[in-house]
Amino acid sequence: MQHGGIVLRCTLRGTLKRRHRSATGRRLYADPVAVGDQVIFTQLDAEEGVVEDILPRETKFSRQYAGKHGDIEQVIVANAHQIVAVVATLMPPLNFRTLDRFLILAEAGDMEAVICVNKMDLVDATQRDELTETFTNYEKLGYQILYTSIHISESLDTLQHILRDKFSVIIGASGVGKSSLLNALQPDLGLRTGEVGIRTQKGKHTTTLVELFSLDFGGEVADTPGIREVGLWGVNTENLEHYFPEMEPHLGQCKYNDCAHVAEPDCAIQNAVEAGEIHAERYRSYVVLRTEGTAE
Ligand SMILES: Nc1nc2c(ncn2[C@@H]2O[C@H](COP(=O)(O)OP(=O)(O)OP(=O)(O)O)[C@@H](O)[C@H]2O)c(=O)[nH]1
Ligand SMILES: [Mg+2]
Ligand SMILES: [Zn+2]
Repeated sequence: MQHGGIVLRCTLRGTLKRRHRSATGRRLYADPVAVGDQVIFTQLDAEEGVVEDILPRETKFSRQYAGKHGDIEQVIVANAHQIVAVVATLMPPLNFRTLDRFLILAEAGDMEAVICVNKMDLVDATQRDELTETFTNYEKLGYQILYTSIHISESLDTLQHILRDKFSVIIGASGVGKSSLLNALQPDLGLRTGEVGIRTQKGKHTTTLVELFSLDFGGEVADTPGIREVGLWGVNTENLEHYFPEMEPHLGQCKYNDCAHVAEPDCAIQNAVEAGEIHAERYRSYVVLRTEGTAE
């Protein structure tokens, strides 16, 4: 736990641990405290203390976590203002399903989301145009898109601007360059980074813990490990359409009141996809999440 400039090693008061269990003793959270939590504590000596209570969280970025006795909530970061969802142009290949999961989780946790398309140095001009074209769809939904490369320093200016004086969480698959981007903005962070396998096109899960850093130019940022399985937490998949802003204007116009917008006849959402009013890739994310729940 950090207090001013002091870092204390803390244990949790027993009452606090018990409060995070159900009446039957089942764990409700992967961990009662999360990075970013504000706590009430008692200092025991120069190095140690006890966390007495956790203050209510203003926002949270959570995922569903497979506990021993069923799914529980894992709060990855509490109280952040925004998430920066990082994808790479290549190495690893761009995955819109994962991106959409992150955007839904940000929405569910009351956080702003910015999309950062990294490794722009790996694509040529034609591919760059195709990418910007693809992402205009997200821009229309109100998301700001940043195009970055750790090898093009001007490309990092906007990222710095976005992070300044805010508390942000950097998320994205392993190997997209989350830690590298932070190192590029602030070299003394010295975060460990890892190569992406040429054959596997996968990152090596170099960052293993969620860690919080203060930025010299103002603000705080949490670097996170590339999450392999982003199970949706706090999202009722029956109401999944409410997490897709582009579906909102078409809701309530389907033949069936309880339409899942997957295979039903006379469905306003499916019609809007065919008419090009809802992007086909986004609709595919919807169908995957709606029909398979949290698994992909
Ligand atoms: N060409 C290119 N490579 C990059 C860029 N950003 C990062 N990399 C490389 O991508 C690899 C993975 O970078 P990391 O920063 O470790 O990725 P990460 O997202 O933190 O990965 P995890 O910690 O495993 O989740 C490293 O070899 C980086 O040098 C970029 O803009 N362009
Ligand atoms: Mg990392
Ligand atoms: Zn429908």
